[in-house]
Amino acid sequence: MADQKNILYTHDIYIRTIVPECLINFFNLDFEIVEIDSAKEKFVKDFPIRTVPSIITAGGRKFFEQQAVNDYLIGLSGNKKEMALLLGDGDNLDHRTEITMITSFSGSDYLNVLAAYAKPYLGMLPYNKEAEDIALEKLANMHRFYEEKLANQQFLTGDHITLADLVTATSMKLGFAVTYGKEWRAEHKALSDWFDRVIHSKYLETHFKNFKWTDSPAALP
Ligand SMILES: N[C@@H](CCC(=O)N[C@@H](CS)C(=O)NCC(=O)O)C(=O)O
Repeated sequence: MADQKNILYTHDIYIRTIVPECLINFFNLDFEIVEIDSAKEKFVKDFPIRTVPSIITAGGRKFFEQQAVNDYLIGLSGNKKEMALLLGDGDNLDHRTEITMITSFSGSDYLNVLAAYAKPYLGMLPYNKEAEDIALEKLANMHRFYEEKLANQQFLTGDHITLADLVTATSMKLGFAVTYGKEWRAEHKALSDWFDRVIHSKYLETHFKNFKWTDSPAALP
């Protein structure tokens, strides 16, 4: 049976729900934002795979996976100018593909490695030195990739913000909130300045207006 309202399932501890929530706010889309803890039974019934973000439309269509959800919400806005800015212009295949590539990479591989590194500092995973060293090496490589992109341009795929910037910056939130202290930021100035620009952009400001950077890496609990 069709639902009455468009629903975005979310949870405030999670990262992948930040961009969808911000897009709903930015485009003023008619969605109810539902915390999964307050609607456990319905959420599990609607999405037996149990991951967020996930949406169910008023007409009963169900979509999950951050990439698909973001794409859908931007498309639903009907705002052609913003669609071209955020997702890339259909006539520029290279640019559009680069946006998709970075969006997918940052919302999966990068975030998974960063979460594995940061979670022991939040008491969410047991600490393991060997696993940390592997994660740090992978992260250093990944940060180099982003820094090369930012060497000659303001944002990851050019001189305006795209979905690639929004997803990458939100994925990095865990780092800047927990482990990337002042020293790290001085060594990664371009990346830190870019993060600051993106989180305080018109797209993400609703979520990040009170964002607190960590001064120094969190200690293990
Ligand atoms: N590939 C999915 C991953 C979704 C995912 O793992 N979401 C996390 C929150 S950021 C989640 O729902 N975790 C709960 C769980 O896996 O049970 C995507 O990109 O959306």
